[in-house]
Amino acid sequence: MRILRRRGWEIPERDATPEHLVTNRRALMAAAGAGAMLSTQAQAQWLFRRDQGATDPWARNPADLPDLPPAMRNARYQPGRAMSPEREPITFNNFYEFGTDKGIWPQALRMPMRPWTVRVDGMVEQPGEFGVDDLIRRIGIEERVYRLRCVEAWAMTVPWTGFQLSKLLEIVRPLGSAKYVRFETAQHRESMSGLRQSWYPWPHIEGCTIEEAANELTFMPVGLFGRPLPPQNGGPFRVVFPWKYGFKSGKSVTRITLTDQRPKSFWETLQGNEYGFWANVNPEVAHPRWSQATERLIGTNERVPTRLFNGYGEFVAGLYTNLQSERLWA
Ligand SMILES: Nc1nc2c(c(=O)[nH]1)N[C@H]1C(S)=C(S)[C@@H](COP(=O)(O)O)O[C@H]1N2
Ligand SMILES: [Mo]
Repeated sequence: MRILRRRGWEIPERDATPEHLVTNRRALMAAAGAGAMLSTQAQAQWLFRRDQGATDPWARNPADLPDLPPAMRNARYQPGRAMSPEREPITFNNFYEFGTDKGIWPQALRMPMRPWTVRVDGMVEQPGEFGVDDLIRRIGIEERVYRLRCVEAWAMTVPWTGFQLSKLLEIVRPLGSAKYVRFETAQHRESMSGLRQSWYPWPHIEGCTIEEAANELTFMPVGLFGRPLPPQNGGPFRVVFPWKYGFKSGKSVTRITLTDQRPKSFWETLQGNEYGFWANVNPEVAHPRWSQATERLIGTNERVPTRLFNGYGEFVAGLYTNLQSERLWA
């Protein structure tokens, strides 16, 4: 099938970033180059890049990457809705290091997944560099079915395999002075053509408070649908905050730093008025350019109401009771 690739500057006028929201040159460049996240209309018009000969979105690099050890599903986390059809989450992705459209999986598959280490440093008693296979063996893995809600108002429900971030924190033992956790993600120049777009503030940084990091929901996936996490979804190792907009869930993490400074994230640097530090899901707080009241389930295109904290309030609402002066919903 022949498809035309629609470029960022072809998105309709009404979806372009209004001038008054553009706060700096970077944001202006990014908006012009489709760096701004897309409204629903623009997503619907977005056509997949042709797949450049790759045919299997599960293909592994290296090809002999081992299977994960078996993992039990944790029944404590009930998604309350159907799993997304498997092909959709692994072929419809946001991963700007590989490009700004949703069809980056063939490029992502060129990123080598071994060896892969994560450095854990900063305000901890036991800093270290950990191999991802060693962490899997040492901590053990489980499966959790979580909802993920992108700020662009699409959503999915998928089984991640991995471990709670708190288990890794127990190994390195944060100092009392640590208040925040900063996540830095991979920069593999040979496969990540997006890194050449110099107006983006690479590397991709994300952050949360130490209380959020220690929350039972904060999960470090190494697998998806029972298989090793493919690079387009942040393989081999990522973070997931299921109650926050998806951009907080940094992919392909290489470094985790405990600090007393609030990290300034990639999206916050780019356009802080639209994408802030907290970014908790709230149906009643609209994005400056679109409503967040409903979401589209990828795979079925069903439209359903958005839920406060993406439906995870019972686990996380207590984290925010003393933070009412913060911009919690953007
Ligand atoms: N390093 C990195 N992590 C990232 C992104 C990115 O561009 N780069 N995109 C984010 C966004 S906007 C979303 S919605 C989720 C998407 O994850 P998924 O492709 O597994 O659905 O990843 C997040 N993590
Ligand atoms: Mo997103």
